[in-house]
Amino acid sequence: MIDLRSDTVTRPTADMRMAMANAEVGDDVYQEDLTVHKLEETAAQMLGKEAALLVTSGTQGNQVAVLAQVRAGDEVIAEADAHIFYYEVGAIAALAGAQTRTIAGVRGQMSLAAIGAAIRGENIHYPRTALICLENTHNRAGGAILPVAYMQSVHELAHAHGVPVHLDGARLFHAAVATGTPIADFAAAADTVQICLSKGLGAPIGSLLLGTRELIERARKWRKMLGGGMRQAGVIAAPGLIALTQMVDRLAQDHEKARRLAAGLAEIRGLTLDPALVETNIVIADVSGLALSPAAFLARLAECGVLATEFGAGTVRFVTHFDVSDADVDKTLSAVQAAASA
Ligand code: TLP
Repeated sequence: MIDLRSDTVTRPTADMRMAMANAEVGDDVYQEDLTVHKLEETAAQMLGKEAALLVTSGTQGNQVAVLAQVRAGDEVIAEADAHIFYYEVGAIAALAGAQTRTIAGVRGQMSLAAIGAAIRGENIHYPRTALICLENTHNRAGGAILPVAYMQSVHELAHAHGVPVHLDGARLFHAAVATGTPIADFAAAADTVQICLSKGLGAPIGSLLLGTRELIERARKWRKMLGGGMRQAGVIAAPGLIALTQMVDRLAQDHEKARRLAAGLAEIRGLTLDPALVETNIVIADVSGLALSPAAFLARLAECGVLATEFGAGTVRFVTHFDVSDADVDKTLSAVQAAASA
């Protein structure tokens, strides 16, 4: 099977498994796991932040960031398709007790005017605007990159109103590699950043939340409350270190495969997409021009040996990663052709 459902499906490399077996470990709730310390310090240095915290998942990293900065009754601003709002099981409401004010973006970017208008002023009736969330790359916008300049403008606007910015950087390395921009430049335009080790970088588990030392210590308490205080977590941190130090540059290959896949898919009758909009490793195609439903199309595609996911009204998503070879891209195009015309 060629599995293009997500870049989360990669299995740890042989080096990662070796590193897990040999990792120096301690009890991380007592902050005695030296491999976790090394991972957190490495990430903090790469992103130019004071401190980092290993968390179990991207969702936990995002939600701990919310919990550390938002109180019940506050308002959080997020793009309408942002993962933190769309795909996290209502956690902002359920855990932080806050409401989310969504703004529809273009390619993942909320306009500055709309953000400015959404930030609450002083009024007895209003909730407090406590946090503005950005996502880079933006998953549901097809892996679109938010340029550093855009992020800086949002950050300046937010700070002028005393509101912090959280960046869901589950795929921030993809943005950095695709643009040739240091990841720290993106991170500098946010107060807290969440990065994933398991999306495209090949680690089996784990994300990191980054920010000031004071913020990270508050986040540590929330992580404990959510059950994310792990013990000999060095076995997770060890492959995470390999992800950060050896797996970043090769993301360019995944972007190239996605571009080639997109160009091929655009030629297939019944599929609509603009390959010029594919900036990283996510390809979203509109399949409403096919005679069959997206679910039926995906079922046929699976029979032809390729897995992809339904991604909202009439669309399917393909994600490239290191377990997908150049030859697999060709095989995928043949399979899609066959499934679309069957
Ligand atoms: N995204 C997953 C699914 O949940 C949709 C995927 O396959 O793309 N932020 C962003 C931008 C994400 O894309 C994801 C995962 C997360 C956060 C959550 O990470 P996990 O799955 O580790 O909780």
